[in-house]
Amino acid sequence: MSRTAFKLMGFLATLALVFGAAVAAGSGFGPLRDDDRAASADGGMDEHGGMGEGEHGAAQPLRGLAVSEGGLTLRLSGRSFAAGATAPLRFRIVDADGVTVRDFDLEHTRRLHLIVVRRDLSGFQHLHPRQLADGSWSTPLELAEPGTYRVFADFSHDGSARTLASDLQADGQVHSRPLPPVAPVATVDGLEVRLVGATSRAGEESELSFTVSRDGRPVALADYLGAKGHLVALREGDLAFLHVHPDADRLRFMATFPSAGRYRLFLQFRSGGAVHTAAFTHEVAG
Ligand SMILES: [Cu+2]
Repeated sequence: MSRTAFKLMGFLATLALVFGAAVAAGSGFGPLRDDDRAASADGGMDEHGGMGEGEHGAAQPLRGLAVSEGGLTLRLSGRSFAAGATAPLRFRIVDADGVTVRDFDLEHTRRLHLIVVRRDLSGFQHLHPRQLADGSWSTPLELAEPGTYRVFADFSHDGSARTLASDLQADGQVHSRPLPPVAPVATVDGLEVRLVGATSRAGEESELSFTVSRDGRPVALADYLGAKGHLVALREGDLAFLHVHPDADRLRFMATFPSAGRYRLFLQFRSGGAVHTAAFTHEVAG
């Protein structure tokens, strides 16, 4: 069996929530780029190298809480930004000897995914930096408002999925927002996105299903890197990182939340030629 087919079967068989293990797939906001289409047409899913290789299960360590893990470190070249201005974010992944890691596991164009969010869980961005010849990564980044932002680099190296995180700063007067209230409906770009019947308990697998409609009518979703959507969940307080992949045919995810409390869910899907991001505050019972 080909490696791709094997991984595809693993993906379909488990559909398990991987606590931060899966590599993100997505292009963030705005119009699609050609490489998105290419990856999608190519099957896309086998780029999620972390899914089928022993990364799933309930007892996964929390991800996205440390700048170093498994001998690898996320090293930012700068962490200070002017709020509201676009500037390059540059970084590299280095090994225990400080040598830049160049070889990442994925076969497709998505070898590293970057999530940026302000500490109050506003201003979510999902970016795909470009790898430069020296192995470092670069992406244009705008931090719209002053504040401290968490940046997550999500990738797979030597068969192990990693989510390393660090902080960025946009200077200025910070106006922190409370987390929006728990609600099953979010509106984005004129689309109504509904989280259907989800009750979640800490440590137990729960189902998160979403529907998308416009003016009361269901909206057709295009595949997005081999699935109907992608979901990132961040825990309120420490921003522990949860990245899941859905059912192949529906916006359905199986998730095991590690603790009681509130989480912010960022659902990304493709419709009408664009990628949309809907955000929900989700309460997990103890
Ligand atoms: Cu991504």
